[in-house]
Amino acid sequence: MKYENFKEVERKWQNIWDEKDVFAATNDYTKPKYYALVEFPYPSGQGLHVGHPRSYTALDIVARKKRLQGYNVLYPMGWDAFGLPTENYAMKNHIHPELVTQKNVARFKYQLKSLGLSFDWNREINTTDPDYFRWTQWIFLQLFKKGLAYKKEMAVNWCTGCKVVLANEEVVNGVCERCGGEVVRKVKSQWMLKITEYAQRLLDDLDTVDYIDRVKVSQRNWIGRSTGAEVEFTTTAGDILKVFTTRPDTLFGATYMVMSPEHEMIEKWANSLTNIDAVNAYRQEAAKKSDFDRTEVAKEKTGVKLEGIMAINPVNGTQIPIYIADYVLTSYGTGAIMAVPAHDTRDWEFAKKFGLPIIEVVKGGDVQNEAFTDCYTGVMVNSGFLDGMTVEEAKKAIIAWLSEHKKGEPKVNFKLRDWVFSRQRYWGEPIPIVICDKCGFVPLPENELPLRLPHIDSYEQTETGESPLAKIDSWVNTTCPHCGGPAKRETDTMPQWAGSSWYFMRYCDPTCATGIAAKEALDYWLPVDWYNGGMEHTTLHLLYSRFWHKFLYDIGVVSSPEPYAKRTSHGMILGENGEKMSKSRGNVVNPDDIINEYGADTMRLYEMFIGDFEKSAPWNTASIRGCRRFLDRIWDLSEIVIEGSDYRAELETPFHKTIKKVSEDIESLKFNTAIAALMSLLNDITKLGTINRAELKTFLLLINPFAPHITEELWQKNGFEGMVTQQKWPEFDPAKCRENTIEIVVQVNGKIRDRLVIAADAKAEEVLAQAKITPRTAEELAGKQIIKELYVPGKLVNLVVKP
Ligand code: ANZ
Ligand code: ZN
Repeated sequence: MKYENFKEVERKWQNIWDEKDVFAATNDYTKPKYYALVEFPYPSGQGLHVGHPRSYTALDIVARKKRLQGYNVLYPMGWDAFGLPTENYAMKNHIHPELVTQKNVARFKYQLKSLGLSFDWNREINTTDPDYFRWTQWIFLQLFKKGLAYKKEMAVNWCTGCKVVLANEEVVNGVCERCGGEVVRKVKSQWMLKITEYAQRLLDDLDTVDYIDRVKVSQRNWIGRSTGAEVEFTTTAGDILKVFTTRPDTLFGATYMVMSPEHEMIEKWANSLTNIDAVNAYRQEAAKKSDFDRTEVAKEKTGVKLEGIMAINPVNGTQIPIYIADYVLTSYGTGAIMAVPAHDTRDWEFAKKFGLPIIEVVKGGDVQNEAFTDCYTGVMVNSGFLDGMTVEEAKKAIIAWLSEHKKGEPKVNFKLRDWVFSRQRYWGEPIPIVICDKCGFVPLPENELPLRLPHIDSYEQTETGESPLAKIDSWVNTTCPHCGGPAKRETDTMPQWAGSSWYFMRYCDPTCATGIAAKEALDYWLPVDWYNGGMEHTTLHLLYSRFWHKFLYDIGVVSSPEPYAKRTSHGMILGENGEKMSKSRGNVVNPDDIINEYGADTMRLYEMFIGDFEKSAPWNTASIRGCRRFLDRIWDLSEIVIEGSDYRAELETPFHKTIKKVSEDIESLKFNTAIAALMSLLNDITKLGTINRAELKTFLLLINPFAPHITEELWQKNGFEGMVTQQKWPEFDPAKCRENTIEIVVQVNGKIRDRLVIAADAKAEEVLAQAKITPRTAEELAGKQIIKELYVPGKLVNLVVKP
């Protein structure tokens, strides 16, 4: 009978799992635990994408296997539901974002359930739930109290489309990540979180966690630690201009200086500069560009010389000109550089354009024609007391000299910037701060949390880009918790990254009303044992949540310094044409359609079989049918079941080998090869024509994490006790994983005549004796004399004969 009733079967088991609550994590903290985590989705209006189940199914397999291995498994799901798309939709359709969220969540939840994912739905969380964001606000207050949240006037990325301030990471290729609109610079007062204070620890502790390499590399680059020196140049105006350089060894080659157009010293020098109008015009132009545009290497260099002031090179007293140019950023180092055109590409291009001298200080290149940057093996020249040294020696020597002459010191810099934590939007957590004329920024008392969002009619920002909350006088006007005088609420809300920075803690104890979660719950469950998510979250979410976790560790809320013991990442699922799935390309596959046509088990198997888990893979409908046929063949096993309580001899090795392979492959993300091994085991079984009950049991257990519905049904259909979900994962005997038979090639006079299948431990004499009587060899040997017999163990027999 064909597996035609798959829909019924799948619905049946989903209902049973739900009713019996079989995937609930228990609060028995004496049991060994396993916390498997996937990134919770943003419940968008589009519903589930076929990319989501790739991650969810993978860790569902892990979670199901760990349960069978006896662990108390936490595999939770929730909703990261604040954010712009919902707010924009609400605005357009005049529906409250809360209702939009509810509707989207319902759809997502239905879709996830239809995939048979073994989430513990008792622990479902939603970042927009006041009982949840109460604690997001609480964490903010702790950061504020420790001086890690502060407000600062700063040039921010202003999206002309969304009319919001964007974090650097939300500006992609110079345009808004969301709407593609132009991004310009604008000065605004913003809440900031001091993630930079944790930069070194965020870097160091990467050595203590098991993350895949590309995640570690990309976090390291994002944190961007540079070592070098800060060097002081005196100017003819009498002030000191400080620079950060990673190459203090090249100081003798500094032929000019460059300041960022925003550098504060320029205002101060206004009266001494003879070309202040040109300088100001340039500064205005630069303000319109994003950091991305400014630092693009390929871009034509621009700049203006500051006429009337020169800088003095501390090491040789040479006077050199000062420029402002937008390739120097205000937010890195000191916002000013010493330019060494001979050994830095951007400086070289600038020097060529402005006719500035290029002095070689490390031998080996042709610096008039090209900057010689890859010069770490070279020797110093034109550099006074540094001449003849290697670059490394020169670095040490010059830093010692600078320190001794009080002209500089060793310095470490990080690329990582503080986290812009303000959004001028409605659909986010209100920042729980009261602004009082007398007392300044006053934290809301903790017993007033959650600070809820008022219901409003219009989600438009104000003309000046303030949050829509600023228009609600009844909400804004309040009293100061400190002095009791009239005061106003902060109207900025938190960025979307806030709620996801600690959600994995809330799952440990999702209804806790006295803290983010009970301490025992946090101590038991954390760190997360395995966290899988997209590569695109490596530098933002992953870093932000590590930062919050470390902060909460510092104030004694959690007991582990790192939140995630292991982090992996899945590749994207592309359209059938190999391009990214998108509405505009018309190549979007809807998971509902696949589940409807082939079933959830097929969908799950297919997404795990699609290729190397870490690489992107194009959708392929033919291959789905292959997975579906595999399930049909499994279904047919019911018809060939015989009695038996041990693996039969022919299947003993295949079973032990497959148990080993599937167990190990799941741990190392090789879901595709695990499935291939199961397919090959099925071939061995069907070749034999029967499967006994012991074999069937193991086979169903092995497939269960991948295809949970069909395996439960067959388990029941064959009269096995309980549910698969409640069994024990099969074990293997390493000794029985070896092949017990081998195939030997039989040659006569070097020509292959036959093949011999024989016990792996057969002795040479026996192999030779058996080889001679294989049918085609025997034929060949007839009437001839064997003069030499050769056996290459495990491989071949060669018989040399003469007529
Ligand atoms: C002199 C020099 C000579 C430099 C040389 C490089 C090569 P990383 O590794 O990224 O930290 N720099 C410093 N502050 C800057 C700013 N605000 N905007 C743009 N560039 C800045 O790079 C540090 C190097 O980048 C510094 O070392 C400085 O140029 C430049 F052969 O100083 B260097
Ligand atoms: Zn006050």
